[in-house]
Amino acid sequence: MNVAIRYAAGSDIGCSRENNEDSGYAGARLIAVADGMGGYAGGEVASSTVIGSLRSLDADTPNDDLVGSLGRAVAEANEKLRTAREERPDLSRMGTTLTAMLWAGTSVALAHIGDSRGYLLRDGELFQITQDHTMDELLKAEAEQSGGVADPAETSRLSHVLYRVLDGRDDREPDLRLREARLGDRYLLCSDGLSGPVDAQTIYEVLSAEAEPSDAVRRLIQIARDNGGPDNITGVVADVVEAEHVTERPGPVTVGAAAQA
Ligand SMILES: [Mn+2]
Repeated sequence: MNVAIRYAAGSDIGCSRENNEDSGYAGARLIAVADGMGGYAGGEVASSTVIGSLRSLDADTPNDDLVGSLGRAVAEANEKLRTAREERPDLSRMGTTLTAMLWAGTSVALAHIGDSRGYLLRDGELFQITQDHTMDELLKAEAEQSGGVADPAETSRLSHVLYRVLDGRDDREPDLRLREARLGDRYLLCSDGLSGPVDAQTIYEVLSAEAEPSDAVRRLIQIARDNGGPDNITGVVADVVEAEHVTERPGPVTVGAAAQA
């Protein structure tokens, strides 16, 4: 069976930031979210550089090595950040998260670095398919391995501290995995400005209730704003459908800082 994805993307500055440092992309083969950081213009440059660099994958002919293709594209994007940083000392602190999925039929490669998130709604259940690269998750994993429990005060203090992002330095390896998608799956990629103010139960309810990806994205962004919207908010929703059911083929969508670049 031929499958395709039906997608929508949205990005919003939120209620308290002066600029939008998130970038997002959705196309027939690639969906991605990047949350930039790093002072004066740095976040916008970082997230839009990475999304701009990855975008070419969307037009590539699928090959047998999806994970390799995506992994190499992420490494190339990281090299572009290195060049940008070397040329612009004022951008020395810039970096970005990246959560991206590259599709070929039901096979899909997932690359993830930082604390943006991937979720999967399948058979009426919501799964988080990425792990945050935050210090508190690291502490919890370490404690679990040694049979103990991490200090809650310490984990809450470190909950937003990232230990891995793309910033043009060496060894910025993303988590890379091959996944098998199923007809009926719905995927959400989002920045922490969405997954922070909108709890998992609400994400589950909205993804279950809204038929159209664009309505799901719009509602999730609105709820994040209604809950304070302290950060930039970006979401991409992709549904796995039978290819012959895709009657309209909208072009690729770029949102956030990368749409301004
Ligand atoms: Mn953020």
